[in-house]
Amino acid sequence: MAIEQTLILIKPDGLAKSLTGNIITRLSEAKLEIAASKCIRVPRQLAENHYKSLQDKPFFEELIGYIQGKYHSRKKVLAMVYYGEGAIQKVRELSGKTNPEEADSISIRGQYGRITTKGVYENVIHASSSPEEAEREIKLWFQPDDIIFDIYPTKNITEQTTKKVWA
Ligand code: IDP
Ligand code: MG
Repeated sequence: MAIEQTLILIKPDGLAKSLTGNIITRLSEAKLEIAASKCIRVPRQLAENHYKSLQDKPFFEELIGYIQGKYHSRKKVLAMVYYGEGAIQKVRELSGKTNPEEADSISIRGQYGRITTKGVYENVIHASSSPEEAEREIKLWFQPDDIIFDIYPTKNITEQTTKKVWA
């Protein structure tokens, strides 16, 4: 099996239901390594870009609201990169099917997901579905210096920017 990286998001419903510990415990069964993590308020543009391939679906607008935390008391996600052999498939298997009602009942989505009255699948976790998607998604959510391992090529640029530092 190939050494891979995969993007995991604990979605706002997972955070609002205090499931972070439970989900990370389940993920530890895959014996992968955490390579990056951060808590982030999701800007609309990042949400749209992340779910770009679903932009024509009837549930797109609700999906964008969902990942931005509009329907939950936690308006953020916990984004992580997991690293290791066969990481993408291992995390998909532990997560379970997209539709939480079809997901294996002991998978993360089967255990903790639900379908809202508006029809959104609130399935508590996102996991990349292929190496191409993982690369695209990881590069959206993280910068090279946020990640412990160098999997994707990087380059150095010099620029003058204004940024926030500790006062
Ligand atoms: P995945 O998360 O299992 O990769 P995708 O098809 O990439 O599934 O869909 C992204 C997210 O959009 C899902 O996790 C779920 O929250 C939501 N979603 C997908 N399909 C549907 C649907 O048919 N109805 C409602 N929500 C959906
Ligand atoms: Mg997907």
